[in-house]
Amino acid sequence: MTIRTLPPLTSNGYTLVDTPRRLGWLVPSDPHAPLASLQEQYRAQGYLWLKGFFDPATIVAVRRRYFAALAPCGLLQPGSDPADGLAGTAPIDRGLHDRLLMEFVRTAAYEAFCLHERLWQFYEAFLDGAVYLHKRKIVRSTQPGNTFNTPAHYDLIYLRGGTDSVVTSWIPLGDVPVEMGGLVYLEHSDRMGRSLEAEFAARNADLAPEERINAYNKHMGEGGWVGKDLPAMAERFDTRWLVADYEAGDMVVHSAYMIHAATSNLHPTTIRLSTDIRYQRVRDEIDARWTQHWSLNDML
Ligand SMILES: O=C(O)CCC(=O)C(=O)O
Repeated sequence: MTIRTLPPLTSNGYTLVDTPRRLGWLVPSDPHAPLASLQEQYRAQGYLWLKGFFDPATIVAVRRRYFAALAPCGLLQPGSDPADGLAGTAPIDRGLHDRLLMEFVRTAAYEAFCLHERLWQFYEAFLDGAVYLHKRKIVRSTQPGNTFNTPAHYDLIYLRGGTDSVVTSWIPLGDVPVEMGGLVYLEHSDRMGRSLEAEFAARNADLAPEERINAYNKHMGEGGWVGKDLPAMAERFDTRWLVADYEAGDMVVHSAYMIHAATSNLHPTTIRLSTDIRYQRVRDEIDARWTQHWSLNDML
């Protein structure tokens, strides 16, 4: 992996501190490594960045399909190849965008990708049992120069109604070099997430079950467990944000406790595209709120 000079990385207006104590690189893993070593690495790191997990052609096909489907809302440069994901300059029809996005995540072709044999078979071995794919599956596109980025969080905040052994696959749908604002992970935060969650459970013992599993419940903001100030979070936990040059074919799997966020897309022309989906053992408890397709107003 090349260690190179990076431009200032921002997230929701905050600039990541580029010092060796605060910024580092994600550790890549070989998807063909022995299962036990991948499981051990996952336990230790809270994530696996599986290089070349998919054939890049499979990813490019999904990318092309997505951008072709969304093109009518003005997302792309007119006349460009959808697979290039070149952002248009005219205003996007947001209403149409949202409708087409909601349609896309319900298409058989996208669902078939999420149920790719390679993927479910990996999870079946990795989780040591038959697996379930959550129906709520998300596709995110980020325009160059966007100002809103996914704030720091860990996924259990949104998934408390089921097992904490749920695993997220974050799949870049195309190359996402650091400058394009892929996911950044807070090093060692799987451990921190576990203790934050234990603290949360203790503080919320008096809440009704529906209120306790609600990501927006009254205690969530107070502890600063979800937040936009990424540099402050790295200070608070005295750790580093880990970045990566993701390539088409890569997949990151992260635990429900691993804190992550996204940075701004600094690319001059190209839209960042990714999907995030979740697998778990079918015999473990399933969060009922995730058994429906993603809706933009589902508040999860
Ligand atoms: O892609 C993003 O910006 C956020 C994805 C995310 O939060 C996740 O995969 O859990």
